[in-house]
Amino acid sequence: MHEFEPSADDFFDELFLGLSQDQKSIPSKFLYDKTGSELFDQICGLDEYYPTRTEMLILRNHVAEICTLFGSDCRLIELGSGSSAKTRVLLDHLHEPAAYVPIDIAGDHLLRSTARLAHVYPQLYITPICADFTDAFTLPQPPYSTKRTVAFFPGSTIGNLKPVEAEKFLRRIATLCGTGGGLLIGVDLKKDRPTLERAYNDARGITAAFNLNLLTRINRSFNAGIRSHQFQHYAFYNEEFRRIEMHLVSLVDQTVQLNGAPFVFGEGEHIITEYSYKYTAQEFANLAARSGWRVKRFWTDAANLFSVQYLEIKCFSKALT
Ligand code: AVJ
Repeated sequence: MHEFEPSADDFFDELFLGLSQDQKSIPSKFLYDKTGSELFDQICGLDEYYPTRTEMLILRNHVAEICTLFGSDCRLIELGSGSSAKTRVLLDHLHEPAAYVPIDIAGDHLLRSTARLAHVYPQLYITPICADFTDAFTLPQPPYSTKRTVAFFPGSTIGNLKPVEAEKFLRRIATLCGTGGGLLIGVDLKKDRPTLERAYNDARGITAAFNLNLLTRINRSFNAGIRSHQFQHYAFYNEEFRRIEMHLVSLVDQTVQLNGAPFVFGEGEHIITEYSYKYTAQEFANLAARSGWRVKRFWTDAANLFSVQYLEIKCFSKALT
């Protein structure tokens, strides 16, 4: 298990690269340091942020059917386990699960939540893995009783990936789960602009604080001395690309030093900090099909805000190529 902070070298390399482009950007995974994760937890409870509570509602409403699809003796892999509230809905109803494999980049967080789960489910065989699930990683040997491996990827985290990256990622999950495998995934749906934009521009400014915390983190890691109040949170729905974009906008002409390397920001210049893609049912079904999966079930809420979908591997040989 390693600590939450990635090595400063990795962070620096990715930051340097992102800020050296004509269109500056910073990978969204760096939003989630300790403060960022706490702010994200607060976002999940906001009135404006519909995804978390809607996904929970859908899971609760359909958990019996979901667990029947998983079958008995299934091994459940959770990608980015974070808070285990959604997992517990599943674990409470699964038919004799063979194993639970939570995977998260935040090692200390992972150990703590695993310890809590072990206490609540003393019979459950739990093997946590500390890894960045967007990198390659290997799974431990499954218990002999395992009949099927199912991955759980909630929260519409898939929306962080550009469609080509999402396709590669889904292919890797297919390879990981193997023959007969399944994927239970939360996917945020395309909807009217005001609802979408409100969810990323909450009245209390928690999302703004979450975005601006990236600068605080950069200051802490590289003694950069960035004045956060000289940047502003900006989030909008980009209709052409079907994604929410989160930006930091420089309010003045300024130069930021990162380990001695100067980065110049013009007044009004934008840094892209996160994408959050939104899908229609059809668009996501097409993405799944391109990635070796078939959507077997699609569940949504009464207002069609969010979806939970169960995918099965279409043809294993195709999923491998
Ligand atoms: C965790 C990536 C699903 O895109 O809605 C929430 C992150 N960013 N508010 C999302 C997020 C700003 C969230 N995901």
